[in-house]
Amino acid sequence: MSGFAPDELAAVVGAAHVLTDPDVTERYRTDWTGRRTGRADAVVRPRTTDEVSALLRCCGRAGVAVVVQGGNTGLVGGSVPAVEADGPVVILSTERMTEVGAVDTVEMCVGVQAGATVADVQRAAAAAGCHFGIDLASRDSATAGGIVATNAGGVHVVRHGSTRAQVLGIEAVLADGRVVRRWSPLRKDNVGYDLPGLLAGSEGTLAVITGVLFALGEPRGATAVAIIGCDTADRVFELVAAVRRGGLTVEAAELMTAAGIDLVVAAGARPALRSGPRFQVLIEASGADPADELATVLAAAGVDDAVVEAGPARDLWALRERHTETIAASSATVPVKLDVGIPHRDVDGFLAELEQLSADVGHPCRPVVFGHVADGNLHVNLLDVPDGEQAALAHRVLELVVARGGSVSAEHGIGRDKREWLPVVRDGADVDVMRAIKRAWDPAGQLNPGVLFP
Ligand code: 2HG
Ligand code: ZN
Repeated sequence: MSGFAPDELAAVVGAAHVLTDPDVTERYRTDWTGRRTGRADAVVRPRTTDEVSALLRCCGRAGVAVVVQGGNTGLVGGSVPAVEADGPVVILSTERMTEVGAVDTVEMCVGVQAGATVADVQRAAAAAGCHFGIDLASRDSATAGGIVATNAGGVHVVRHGSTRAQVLGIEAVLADGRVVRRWSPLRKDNVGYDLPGLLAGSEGTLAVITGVLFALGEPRGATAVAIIGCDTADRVFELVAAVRRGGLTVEAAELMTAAGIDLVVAAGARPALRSGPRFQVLIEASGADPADELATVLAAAGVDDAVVEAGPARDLWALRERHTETIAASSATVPVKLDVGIPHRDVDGFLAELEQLSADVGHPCRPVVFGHVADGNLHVNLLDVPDGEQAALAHRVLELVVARGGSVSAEHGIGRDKREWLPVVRDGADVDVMRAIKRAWDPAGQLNPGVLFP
């Protein structure tokens, strides 16, 4: 085969699973934001690891680039092809690889295919009396392979760590079709390099993840959720520390601002507080009698503007979880979305600079910031920014982040959007090692070209 040959791909997965009609492939070629629609010759939908292996061998022989796609909920353009791609490209969708294995309640783990959704994994874990440590608003679409490939975080990183920390084993297909499989429930296994850990966060550039063995935890105890009005981020950090000192376990701590709350309330969410403080922080905590304990801790800390409800308190969570979609629907242009990490001591300073920048920039720019504040992870959304101004504005915001020793990507990855930042925030030797790793796994540069590296 030379170049793109749909018949060879169809021989592997069946003709029904090689989609070439541009109208049909559009939803796979377009990212969640709708900002970019890339070019691809086909979307292929394998069912098994063997099929992925055969597909990669075909594509390798023919020089066809492969863009791996899970739930396509990424926000940095990492799971869609480039708009300007000149060579042949296929999107390999894992949407048919949805098997969830039996939960092992002795070893406390579950093996799933890459296309199983986060919600599938959560349900399987809960049905077996276990708990999966990852949760995020896109749980019904985001997939196991996708959250590993991006090392996704979500709302419980403060408690359980990011996705990498939940990965016990992995099955992945190399660009040449060989399969790397580390699939042991052992918590301790110091034999050589941590390849599953390396694939976590590799953004589809090293191998195609086909299966994941996730660690599970004990079921959570009772939870309570508070929404608390605050004027500074420093105060938020004080309160999180107070909740911990009070003997509760912090399961989540999410910052919202008045601007974001106003949007989601206007879109129908039930407001939690009567006043309109600058920040509202959602703290979820577990403990023996968490609602009472949380109320006591907050009162002792001098909080007079808060509601506390027994978990799961879905209405309170809805205020936070409706942010992304409401922002998308409320902005005159596709919002600028920047996922940044800021040291705790710098959060107030950074937010003040961001407000100043948005006011001074000389074109429409409505900032809405929210995020996983206990991780120092802020989602900076800038609404109504004219298309021609977006790149320059994003650059200026990320400069503020870097000046404060922050991260230009706390949990969403680099994708296509932030690749010019890689050599800015990682030094020369570091980038050289990353490039050498890329060459070792994918010598022809066939997997997700244009993602991660400038
Ligand atoms: C979240 O925390 C996601 O809800 C999306 O990471 C963040 O929309 C965003 O900016
Ligand atoms: Zn997030």
